[in-house]
Amino acid sequence: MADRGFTPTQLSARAAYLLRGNDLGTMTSAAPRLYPHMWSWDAAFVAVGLAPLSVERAVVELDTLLSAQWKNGMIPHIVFANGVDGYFPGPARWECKELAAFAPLGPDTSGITQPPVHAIALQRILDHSRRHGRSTRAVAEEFLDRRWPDLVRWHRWLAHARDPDQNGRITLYHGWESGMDNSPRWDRAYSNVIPGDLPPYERADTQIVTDSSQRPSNGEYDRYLWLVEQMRQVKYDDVELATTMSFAVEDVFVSAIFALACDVLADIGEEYRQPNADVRELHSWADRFRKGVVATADERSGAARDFDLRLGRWISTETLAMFAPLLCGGLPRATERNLLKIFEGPRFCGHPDLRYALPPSTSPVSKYFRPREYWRGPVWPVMSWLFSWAFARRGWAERSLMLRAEGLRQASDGSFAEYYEPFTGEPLGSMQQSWTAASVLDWICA
Ligand code: 9WN
Repeated sequence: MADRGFTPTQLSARAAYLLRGNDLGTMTSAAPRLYPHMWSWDAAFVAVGLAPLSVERAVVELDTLLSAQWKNGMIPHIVFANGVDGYFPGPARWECKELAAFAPLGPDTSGITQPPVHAIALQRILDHSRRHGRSTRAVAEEFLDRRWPDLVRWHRWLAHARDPDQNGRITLYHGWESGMDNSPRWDRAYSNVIPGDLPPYERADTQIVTDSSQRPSNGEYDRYLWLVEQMRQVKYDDVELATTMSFAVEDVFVSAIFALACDVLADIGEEYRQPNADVRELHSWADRFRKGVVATADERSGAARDFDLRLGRWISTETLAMFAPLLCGGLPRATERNLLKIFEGPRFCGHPDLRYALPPSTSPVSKYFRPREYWRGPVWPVMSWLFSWAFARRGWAERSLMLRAEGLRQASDGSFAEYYEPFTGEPLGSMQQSWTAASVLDWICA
């Protein structure tokens, strides 16, 4: 049955209005109250949504993010808006400028990273620019020429600092780096993180989302903050992190995104005549990481796994992460078909009680599933967008359109929520989340 709600035309107008409302000038806050700063992967998705509205404004978004890039190549997970309070941990807790040799001199940033989806944004910007006149195209191409070396440096940092053994998987030292902070994927690894002498702190998030069942617990927050302490102790040094952090996991989902982003950037490089040596390097990383992802997959089902470097064990969970190979490809055909069947079947999108046929962050049949709790169950619209975009790229038009149609049905409530309860469709977390609006805009305006 069709949901009564906003029509696509009304929705896109509201999404555009929302992004303008969240615009702080040269950056868009991830959400107006809960996240009043710029987040790395949010900024990329936001740029995807800004591109059909204004290529110029989308370029500014990525420019702001890249201006905060660390000297070692890392794009930090948060770029703090000047003089804006209200989020914890803020710059005073991270103290990157004071401690980290590679932190930028200008903007305040956090000291960790997030998934590398930025090449996707660049591609969408270039696509949209081609629909415009010469001056808009020139803005996009000038941006590409100017920032190409920075984007390659970003990918090189990931391929080197975060895959020191060159096994084609990205190592993370904090659950926040995965973007799926409290996913059951990390439960076991976090049980190894024993907070020591933690300086006192007060959470800001639970003042805004007052229903605590929608956010990570206090115990989880203690561990998040303890990892920040451990990083501060080694001054965010890449080499020392590898040996000292009590949390170290190879993230298969981030690795698949990286393989895909290397493909996308290499394609752009070829088309826009960027240096051959860079394009070759990007292809070789794409290859290495695709193999790294496929190597984690179950032979029959194709389900991918993370790896806990501290415990030396594979992490198998029924979460979005198991579908990593669908993003980057590389599985044998029959195995890939099996994995698609799981994605579309009753353990995920085809679960009979779902309000919309969209992938929940954790399978409703998993014993770890919690329908309201953040990355432990709810449907995240931006993840539905990522799969729909990736499926289109892989040539699965029908599957992609199905996710788009269901995603728009879910979004027709007009709340642009951060995540949704899978069975009731209740909007949860932050309302007016920028990347939710951006996903809707791309779905409607692509
Ligand atoms: C910590 C901004 C970010 C997203 C993450 C999401 C959430 C932050 C938080 O919000 O994380 O980075 O404070 O909970 O998990 O994916 O980028 O939208």
